[in-house]
This record gives sequence, C-alpha cells and structure tokens, in this order.
Amino acid sequence: MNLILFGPPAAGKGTQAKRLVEERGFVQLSTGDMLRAARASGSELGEKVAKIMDEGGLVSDEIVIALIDEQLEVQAGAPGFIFDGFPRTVGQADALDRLLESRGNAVNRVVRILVDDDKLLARVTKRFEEQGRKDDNPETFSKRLEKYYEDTAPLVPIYAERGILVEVDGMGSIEAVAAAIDAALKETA
Ligand code: B4P
Repeated sequence: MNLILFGPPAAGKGTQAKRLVEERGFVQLSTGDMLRAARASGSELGEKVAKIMDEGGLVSDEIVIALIDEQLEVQAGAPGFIFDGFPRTVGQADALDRLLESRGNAVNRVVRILVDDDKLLARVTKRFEEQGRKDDNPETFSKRLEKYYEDTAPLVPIYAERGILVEVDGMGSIEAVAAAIDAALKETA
C-alpha cells in the first residue's frame, strides 16, 4: 500500500502520518522533514532551500524528487510508504508515478484532509507559539496557502479521476481525524 496524505499546510498530514507509521508499520516519507533536516545539518542543500521555506515558497521539483528517489532506494523492501507533503505539484505527481512504476509499484490511495483556512491559521499560530517554526507566521502562512491553491490543489481532480482519492473531515481533534482516516481506508480497502 502506498498512500499519499494530502492537504493544505498545517492540515495535519505529518501528525497523522506519524500515527499511521506507529500503528501500521508504514514508512513515512515527509519532504518537509527531509528539508528541515537538511537545514539543521547546515548542508549546501539546506542553505539553498532555507530562504524559499522561510518565505513560504515551494522548493524546486528537481530537489524534492531527488530526495524521494533516494529514500525509495534506501528504504526498498518497506511494506508501504506514506507520502507526507509530497507531491505538491503536477510535476512531482508525475515523477512519483514514474518512480513507483519503475519499482513495480503505484499510488494506491490519496487521503485528502479537509480543513477550513481560518482553522489552519489558528493551528499554525499555536505551533509558532509552541515551537517557533519560522514559516508559521501569518504572512508566510498566507503565501503557503496561496501556493497550495495554485500548485497543489490541481492534483485533486487528477487523483479523483483515477478513483483513488478519499476525503476526510480534518476539522476535529487529532483522534477524531485519525478515526475518520481509518474509516475511509477501511471502506475503500
Ligand atoms: P511541511 O513540513 O509539509 O509542512 P505543513 O504543510 O505545515 O505540515 P502538515 O500538514 O504536516 O501539518 P502538521 O501535521 O505538522 O512543509 C513545510 C515547507 O517545506 C513548505 O512550505 C515548503 O517550503 C517545503 N516543502 C515541503 N515539501 C515540499 C514539496 N514536496 N515541494 C516543494 N516544497 C516542499 O500539523 C500542523 C499543526 O497542527 C501541528 O502543530 C499539529 O500539532 C496541529 N494539528 C494537527 N492536526 C490537528 C488537529 N486535528 N487538531 C488540532 N491541531 C492539530
């Protein structure tokens, strides 16, 4: 099973991915986490992406696709992957199809987490207070949301047409969203 957790910034993709890893043994591939790790290590890649992330932009397709390709290689043999925050553009989605197909695999399910914009902003504000993540200020968040609608949301009809998209209410508590995801996966198994 290869699953994409899909949704706007701060929808809870990372939060739910971590839980699914614990409960179902998936391997989580989060491009956001990979990019933050690159920054923390002070690598050349980290320096290259820092400004883009702080300004709420999207890192180039070339960079994130290479990161995913590398991880698919390193983690070959995993029972299934959860793609968290990837793909974020049509180019990334096409690349993911190619990368999986070349390994005899495919995307089986896309779980879209639905959350209203004002709730997303409230979550980001709370996370900023708790963790001080630089891109969690209201100005950068509005840029991230704009990029989501421009570049990422167009993937919704593509996956819907393939019949692999399921939508869940992401407005409730972490536990309620988890239950909604489990129910949606069970229904479409
Ligand atoms: P990400 O790390 O993917 O950040 P995100 O969209 O904010 O995360 P997510 O939806 O996972 O939210 P989370 O669970 O943490 O990306 C960061 C940046 O990296 C991007 O802006 C971009 O620059 C770059 N990037 C990453 N991938 C890229 C790609 N493929 N292409 C190009 N650029 C890329 O939840 C958010 C908060 O809400 C948390 O504090 C959580 O505790 C809380 N929360 C979650 N669910 C909740 C619930 N149900 N109720 C209450 N609070 C909840």
